Amino acid sequence: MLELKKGDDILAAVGGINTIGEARDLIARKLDDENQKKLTPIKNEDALIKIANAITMCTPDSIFINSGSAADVQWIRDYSLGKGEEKKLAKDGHTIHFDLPQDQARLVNQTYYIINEGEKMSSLAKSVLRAEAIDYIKEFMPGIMTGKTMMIGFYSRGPVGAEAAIPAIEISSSGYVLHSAELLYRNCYSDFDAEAERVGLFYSNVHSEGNNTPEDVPNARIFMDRSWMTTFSTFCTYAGNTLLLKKGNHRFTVDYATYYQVEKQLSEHMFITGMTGPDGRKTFFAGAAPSGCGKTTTAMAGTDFVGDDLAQFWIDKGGVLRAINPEKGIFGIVEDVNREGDPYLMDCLRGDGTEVIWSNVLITDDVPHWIGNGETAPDKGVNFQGEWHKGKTDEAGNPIPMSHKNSRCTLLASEIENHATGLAEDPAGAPVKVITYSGRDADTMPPVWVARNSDEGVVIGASIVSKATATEIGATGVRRQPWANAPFIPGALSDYMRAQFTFFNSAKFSDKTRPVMAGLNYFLTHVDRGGSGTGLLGEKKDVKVWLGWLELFAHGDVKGIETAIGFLPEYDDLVPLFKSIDKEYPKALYDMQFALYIDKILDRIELQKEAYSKEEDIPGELYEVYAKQKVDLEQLKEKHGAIVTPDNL
Ligand code: OXD
Ligand code: MN
Repeated sequence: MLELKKGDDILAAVGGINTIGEARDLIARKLDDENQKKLTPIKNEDALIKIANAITMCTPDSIFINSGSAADVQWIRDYSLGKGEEKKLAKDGHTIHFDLPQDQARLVNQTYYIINEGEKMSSLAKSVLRAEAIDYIKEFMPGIMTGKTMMIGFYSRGPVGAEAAIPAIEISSSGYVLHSAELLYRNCYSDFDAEAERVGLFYSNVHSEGNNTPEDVPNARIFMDRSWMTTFSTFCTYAGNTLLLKKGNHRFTVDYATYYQVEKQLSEHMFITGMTGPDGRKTFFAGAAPSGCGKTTTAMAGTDFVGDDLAQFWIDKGGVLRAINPEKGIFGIVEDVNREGDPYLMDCLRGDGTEVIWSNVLITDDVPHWIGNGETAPDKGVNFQGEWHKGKTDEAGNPIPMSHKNSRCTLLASEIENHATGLAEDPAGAPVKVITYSGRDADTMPPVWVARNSDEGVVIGASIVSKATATEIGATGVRRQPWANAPFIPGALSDYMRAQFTFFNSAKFSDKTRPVMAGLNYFLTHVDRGGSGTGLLGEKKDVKVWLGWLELFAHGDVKGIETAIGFLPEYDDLVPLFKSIDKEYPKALYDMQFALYIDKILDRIELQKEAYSKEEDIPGELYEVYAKQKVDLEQLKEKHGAIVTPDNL
């Protein structure tokens, strides 16, 4: 069990302010009249004490309160430009931000949960004891904002008033971070106090890039204090390391759901999107995938896109699963974003009228370029490592790509043509009928399969395996990625898993409302499925087919083939769906995609069983599902051999 407010509140321990009187006094001394006035609507005493402590710790030269007004947001844009954190590009509203070459993705080896003695942690997470974290913060954070302006913003992670929304404070000396926060989160300056009161908690985030030199990056730390729901980030700028409203606070929300909202809420690394089915009916999906594995593309393939990265769930009074996106914008990977796969996003990126912060792409004549955009690439320009020309290599002789693999675009989701802005902003949330789980899996699981019950569905999530991507520095190989949320689960995996079984088996769902749970895999390759060449068996746009089939399945309009791993689609049901995206669908391709490679699946089950057996207290349901699948798969193998085509199922 995670205990909140346990151990020292590090901000107070370092900042030295413990009472509201001291906080008010400090604020009166350090803020100019205008900013003091702007802070007056914030009466929450805990929030004011946090702010005062951040000021005494970081000692900025000046303090800017962001009320979210048009003038304040413009001030932040100008500040970021003036400080050189962003530069204007040719298109109105477009800017470029470069992170240091050493800081192009999440610094996983410098990211820690702050814990107290004896607390159970995820086996996949790094942690640091509170006393050690205090030592680091005492060494590196006092005075970190000297010569800089501290900016303070108030945000809601979710539409204000939604059951699962939680408010948060972002404190940073980076204009880029605050500018990004304005695009990605809902400014709730006017509602902050009421929301903090309603929810009973808020998150705090303190960041400073310091001098922002390559020499500083080894000292960078991303600390998340689970007990005090406060993050600290130093000596880096990459938004995944600094804008901790995103993954830092997502981690706290995972903890909160796991330990304080069992059967009531879940917090997942999932997109939310709607598909229009027969007769115009709308069916909503939420789907998990590890970072850099197609969540944004899947989300945008829907007709009613709500979110591309995070989802928070609850079950409403009618037993319907509801989801909100804690974000209102996209911090999307741009590699391979092109007209064919992402037409609406391309309209924003290449058309007029959308505010976009680009990061770590190539700039030539004030125009951004990136790998896989389907356009003619320039020969030279400036990118994440400085001057770049075609054929440029690094010290080790490796080619330097035109744009970093993890280069990004930050923009409002509402700018995207198929964004369901009304629904995304509705505190009632989107009604979700289908949950999907996926990973980068070259050889084992089919493109889509459906769990026969909630236990099997939870086990699909628990069993995700995926190839590492460029979103994490130093990550390589094929790894387990439970629920695609693994990097963001602070506590024991067994606790998180139990919360999943409890939630999806909840009696609050009826047979009609209990969500369909499915696996998705876009990454099967020819060579691994009996063909030749390392190319993928499918294309980006096939996503519409897999979601389309799930849409029909969820309404009982198609039946699946029942197998040991769940239901698979019938060939005849897929053909018209492929036709609707102007593709032929040869039976031979279907057989390659949906044949069960039994030995591979059995190996996966063994891998998972072995890994989970090292954790304490894993719920028995997991092993029951694996045991049944194993027996059924072995029987199937005896009858039809190691590779079973759908005709034999
Ligand atoms: C992200 C990530 O940026 O998961 O969303 O890395
Ligand atoms: Mn993500």
